[in-house]
Amino acid sequence: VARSAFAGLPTLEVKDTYKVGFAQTESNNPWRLAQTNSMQAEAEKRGWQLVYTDAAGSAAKQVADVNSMIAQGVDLIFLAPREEIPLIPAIKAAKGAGIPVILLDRNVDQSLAKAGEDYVTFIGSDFIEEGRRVAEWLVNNKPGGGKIIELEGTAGSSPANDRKEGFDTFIADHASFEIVASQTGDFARDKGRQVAETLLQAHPDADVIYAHNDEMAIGAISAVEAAGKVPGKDVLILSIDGGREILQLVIDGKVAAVCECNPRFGPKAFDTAAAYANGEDIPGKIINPDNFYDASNAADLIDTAY
Ligand code: GZL
Repeated sequence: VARSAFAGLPTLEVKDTYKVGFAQTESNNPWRLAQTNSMQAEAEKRGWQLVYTDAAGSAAKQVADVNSMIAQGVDLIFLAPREEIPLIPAIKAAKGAGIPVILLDRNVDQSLAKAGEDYVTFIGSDFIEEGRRVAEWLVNNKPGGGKIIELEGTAGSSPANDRKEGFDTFIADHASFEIVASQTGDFARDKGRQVAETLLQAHPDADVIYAHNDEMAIGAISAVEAAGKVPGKDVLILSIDGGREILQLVIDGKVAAVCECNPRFGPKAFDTAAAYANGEDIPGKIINPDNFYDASNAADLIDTAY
């Protein structure tokens, strides 16, 4: 539990407006754009000044971005650490400069930094649960078992690490399923397509593709079709994020199931900062609930998707 009066954590004084930083990892897909839009909209709504940076996929640049926010003397920093370890020195530097940090969306290595001591809290999805729910759906919906190709997210990122852990751990308990290959596609559509193409050639008997996000799942559809196979028939495709594009593909029968990972952080992020300023107890983790989509509900819910 983090309190603004908690020994060691910087406080946030009660003001009617703040200058806050938001250090984004990159803007290479609709999920990240939806997250940024949500943060910018909430800042505007509250009349807070938002210092926004985009690390363009570089953890090193994100470190520099956070350090520049510290130099600018922002009141608080919202940070989505691109990878679990490289941002920790910057988080500690913010603390040293008396600037509280709230982690959004991605977390840091818990053996090196802790909520309530180094940063206020982590707001985001439970990525392990996301991976487990996808694996559970697969086991429940593919009675004959299967050979799985796994497309991993950005190496070293908490969603990639945890979505792998959640899925692989569940699958390990079901001997009729086997993960025949697992490789990073860096959460990117074209990299996902390239990796899926290579792995499908190496494992022609693979009949399931589990992608850690929609971008790579959509790339994998192209790879399956390029291999002369029918997505949804010869190869089941599973994903995480739940954007409008992937839900339409579920409706079209090309994608089997998707666990949501809601990108709309703005309201909860700013509410948490205001609560922290008011001295309220802030839990070390604030978990966003995630929907789960398949052919049974995608058409009903697509209009609620980002
Ligand atoms: C998850 C987020 C991931 C999305 C990807 O919270 O960090 O990063 O699942 C995005 O689409 O690139």
